[in-house]
Amino acid sequence: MQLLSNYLKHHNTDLELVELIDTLMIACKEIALQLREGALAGVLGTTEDTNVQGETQKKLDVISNDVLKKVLLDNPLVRGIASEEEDDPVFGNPDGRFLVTFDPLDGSSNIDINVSVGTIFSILEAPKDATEDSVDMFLQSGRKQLAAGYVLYGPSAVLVMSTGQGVNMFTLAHTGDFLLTREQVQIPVQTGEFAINMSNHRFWEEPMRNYIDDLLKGSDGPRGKNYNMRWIASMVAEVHRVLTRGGLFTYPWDSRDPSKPGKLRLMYEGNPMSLLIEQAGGISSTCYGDILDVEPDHIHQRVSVALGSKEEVEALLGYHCEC
Ligand code: P6P
Repeated sequence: MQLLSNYLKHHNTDLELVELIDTLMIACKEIALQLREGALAGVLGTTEDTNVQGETQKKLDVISNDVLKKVLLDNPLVRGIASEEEDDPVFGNPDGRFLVTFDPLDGSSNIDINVSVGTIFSILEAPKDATEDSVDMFLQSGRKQLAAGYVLYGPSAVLVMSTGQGVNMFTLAHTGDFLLTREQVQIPVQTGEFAINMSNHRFWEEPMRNYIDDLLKGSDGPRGKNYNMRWIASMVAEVHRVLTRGGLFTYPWDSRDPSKPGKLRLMYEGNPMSLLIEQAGGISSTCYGDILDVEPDHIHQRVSVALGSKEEVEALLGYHCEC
């Protein structure tokens, strides 16, 4: 089995990018250890604080964020980081080459019930002409990502990532090494499985309601087959299922807060996951265009997400187009 860094080097990955990914994995291994300890380490439960998203922070949200922030900013390759748990970006070496955005512990509402969570990351090039620390340098579309991925802390810890040359999976061994366990992942173009939070049905746009209602009609409906449904409330676990066996995952816009385009965050959830999905032959859309084409204007900007098996996402988009 090939080691992560050997695999990346063998496939001509930029050596500084390899070093940065290795650094990221040092942090993720520490997070995996803290999660494994759970109640034994007194790290479950919530803090008294809320983050910029207005969400109550779990102890492990803060721990994971601090581990990633310290490990990354100690590396001179890192110009700056932006985190779901930080109001503003934090800057490191002014001559650093890379920007890293991350959701340190996605799905953390699942921690206390011992269900899978994950770290999502996205790597961008710092603009060479940037003379001062500014959030603007992060505001690049998802097409500009040099690399993106996640570490899913499940029954096993699995790194799934892409540098633009396909999607590969690496499993954390007891030795502390990430070993290649699946290469050039391709999502099945058809599926019989969808994931959405059905409790929001009455708040969706009509096209989304019509599409989901047609899925529920099964073989008697226009989709002509029966579907199964999943909802884990952890995007990393949902996307991992889609990459592994196909499916459709969507968290669409809803009218509970019409000013927000969606619940999920573009820079450290939508964009990294969309790179993986597209690299694996799927589609990742706002329902009206590719997520990777969205031009960000805020570091914590939200986005509507519908991603997964190509033919199923195309069917969903058919309900949304004016055609
Ligand atoms: P809901 C987790 O908080 C998250 O950001 C995603 O990981 C997940 O898919 C979604 O929100 C769950 O949202 O409304 O079902 O709790």
